[in-house]
Amino acid sequence: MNIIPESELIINSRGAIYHLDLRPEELAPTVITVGDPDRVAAISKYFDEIEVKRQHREFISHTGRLGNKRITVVSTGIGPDNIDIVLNELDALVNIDFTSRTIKPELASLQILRVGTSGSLKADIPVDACVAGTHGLGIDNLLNYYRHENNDEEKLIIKEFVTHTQLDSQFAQPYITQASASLLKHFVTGFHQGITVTCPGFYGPQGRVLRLGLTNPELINRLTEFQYGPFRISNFEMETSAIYGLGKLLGHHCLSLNAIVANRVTKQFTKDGAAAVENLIKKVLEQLSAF
Ligand code: R1P
Ligand code: URA
Repeated sequence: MNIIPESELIINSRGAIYHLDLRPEELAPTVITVGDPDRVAAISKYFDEIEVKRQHREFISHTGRLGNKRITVVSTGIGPDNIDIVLNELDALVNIDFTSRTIKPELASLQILRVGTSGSLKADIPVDACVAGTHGLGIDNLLNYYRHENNDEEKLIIKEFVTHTQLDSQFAQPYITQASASLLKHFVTGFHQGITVTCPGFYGPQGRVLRLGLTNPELINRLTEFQYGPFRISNFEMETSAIYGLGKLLGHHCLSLNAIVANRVTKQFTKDGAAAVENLIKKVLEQLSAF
């Protein structure tokens, strides 16, 4: 039996996993991830009961009950590097026995929903709208550190994407993963759908110019225009590809739902980001309590 050493699976004196500071029994089977730590309480305020509140660094977790559903909300902070920590630790909490430090013989599958903010890449997806990501397409490189394989359709989308955007190996090896179909089907009404691109930064990697010149100034246009059969890019942000990619490799069901706060085609920014996020939170919780 492969025993995972103390330096790899780090468990603190509370018996909790290192970064999230959660014990296995403190995690629910449905997990909502948010970037902004303040968004955790903005979601758990709707719970009928909160049983656990933990905080370590930018990772705040509230576990509670909404109707019959036990849910954990956890903040990830910004970026795919944080998702590497959060997804691995969430998985360890359900699929590794902390006493024997071995992988459990029967693996569990979490439902993981990201509730985030995002930039629209389509004129017809306005600020304050909600988007469900059919795929997470990463130009952030995280998944390339893990052995992974794409199916034929995904390989073709990536080939077309690299040719069209000229985002070649100078930048990244783009990768793509589909959303969980069993979750996506619950988030159709009131949601735009499309590929969500995940970038390793908010400024240059999303084509924003303040004082520095860009190596790929056409990036926004190329993402906006990308079309391969029915596949088009709707929006971009900084976590989805890593959640979808790692989530799928680990056997979890993942879906990314985002409120649009910026439209990069019409150059608008939302007048009330808090209201846009609150609207998304209400829609997600309403849907979640229905299945
Ligand atoms: C950038 O402002 C942050 O906002 C988006 C991006 O993915 C990035 O994390 O998501 P959150 O609002 O969930 O943090
Ligand atoms: N989050 C991002 O990453 N980009 C945006 O444009 C808006 C929110």
